[in-house]
Amino acid sequence: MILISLFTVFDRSALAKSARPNILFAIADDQSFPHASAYGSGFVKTPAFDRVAREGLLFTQAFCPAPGCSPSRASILTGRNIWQNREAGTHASNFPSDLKVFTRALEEEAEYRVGYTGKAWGPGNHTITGWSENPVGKAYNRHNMESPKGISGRDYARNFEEFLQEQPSEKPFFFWFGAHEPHRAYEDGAGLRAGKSLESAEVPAFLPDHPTIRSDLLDYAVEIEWFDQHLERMLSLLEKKGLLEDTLIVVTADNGMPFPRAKANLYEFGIHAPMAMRWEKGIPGGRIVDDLVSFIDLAPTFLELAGCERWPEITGSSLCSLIQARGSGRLEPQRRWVLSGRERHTHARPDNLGYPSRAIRTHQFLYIRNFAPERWPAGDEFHDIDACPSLTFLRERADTPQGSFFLEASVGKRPAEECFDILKDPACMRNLAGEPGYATLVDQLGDLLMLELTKQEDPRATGKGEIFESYPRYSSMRPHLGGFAERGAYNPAFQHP
Ligand SMILES: [Ca+2]
Repeated sequence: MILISLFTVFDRSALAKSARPNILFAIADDQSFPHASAYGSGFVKTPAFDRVAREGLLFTQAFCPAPGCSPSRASILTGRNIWQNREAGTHASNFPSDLKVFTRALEEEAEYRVGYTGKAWGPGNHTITGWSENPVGKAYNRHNMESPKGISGRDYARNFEEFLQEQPSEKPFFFWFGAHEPHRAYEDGAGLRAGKSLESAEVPAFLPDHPTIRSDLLDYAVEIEWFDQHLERMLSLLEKKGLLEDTLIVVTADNGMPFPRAKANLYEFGIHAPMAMRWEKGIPGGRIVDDLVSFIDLAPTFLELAGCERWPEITGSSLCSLIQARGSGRLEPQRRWVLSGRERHTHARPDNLGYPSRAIRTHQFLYIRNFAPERWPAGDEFHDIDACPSLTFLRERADTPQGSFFLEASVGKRPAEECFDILKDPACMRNLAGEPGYATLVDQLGDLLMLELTKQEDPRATGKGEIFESYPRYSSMRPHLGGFAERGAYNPAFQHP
């Protein structure tokens, strides 16, 4: 046993120094955990993701530090939670110049060449704090093509090819493939036109089962497949250039699906992400890992693989021992929970207020603490839900028992504490907080969450939470707020169908 563990330690440190892999980081924009065929989804076909998972590792429990684009992406870059990233912890603000990012360290300390195509960190303003380029690195966005949205989109794979053409053979690279898909807006009916059937769509239990919702889900599937097709082209390109076995490929998404009660919510479909990794030379393949991991674990992983020192401000734990181990299932017992959080998403409330919440997710339970339960969780005009046929459908049926039930679930005010049994209720529809028999569990999870937030100096846990409301917003502001719900146009009376 001693010999084996000594060998493991030696093996790992030797690997970090000698075999720095290239890294291709592919990140979709708004894709929930189950929506890849490797997870058993039937209406989304993702052969490239499945290949990465089959020849490498499939993660079943990977979580976003936030259910929105910019805060989640900032946490990936810094290895810190959103409450540790100041302005970058909220959506569409700025990126403080003193926040250290792994991409810069790879470039400056490990001679990596760094670039991206598509969407990097954002939306937000990085130049106002002195960044000369996006905190991810240099943009490769020259080539465009028609996308499923029916407008000119990025030819991500061709941009990657251009990046590789300039790659010196003696240097490793890090390339960020940030697809703009499956972010809205979608081309209405694209899924049906692509030959998908309404029957195949899998409707989560937080949405009504109706052809309009099913068609919206099919359009979302087409966009995920677009992302996957570009990934497939990139894999072929690496193979053709003889780079595939030396490249760590990570495929994931920044936050969950853009549907009511999903994206911009701390529920399962907002924060649970797909993730797969493949690296022929460094990762024993054909494995499924059930450990709870967070995106804040990625920065320390990349730094370790590149042979860089991690800095003390990093909160995440490197995944190197996990990905270089053998076997499937739960491999590291210390990974007992992950945290997530949200602040302001869009400009959805008067005075530019957010909806401050934090969550802790264990293998079985998701506990959420809402710090301002008097506010509307989707905003008082529901703008924290991206405009879409599914939201329109719910609004138009607000006065029917079924419509009222699902609209209430998405936009109605929420209690300060929520707790869900994910094994029984992955759609997070039955709040156990306040139910008999769960008081001890809810208290324990709440205490653990607040203890960890306090340790991490989250202003929401130390009585200084108002700071989040003061961070500037550099994206669209709405002139007419204050709002649809308050005017009585929406009756939040809860009616079970
Ligand atoms: Ca996103």
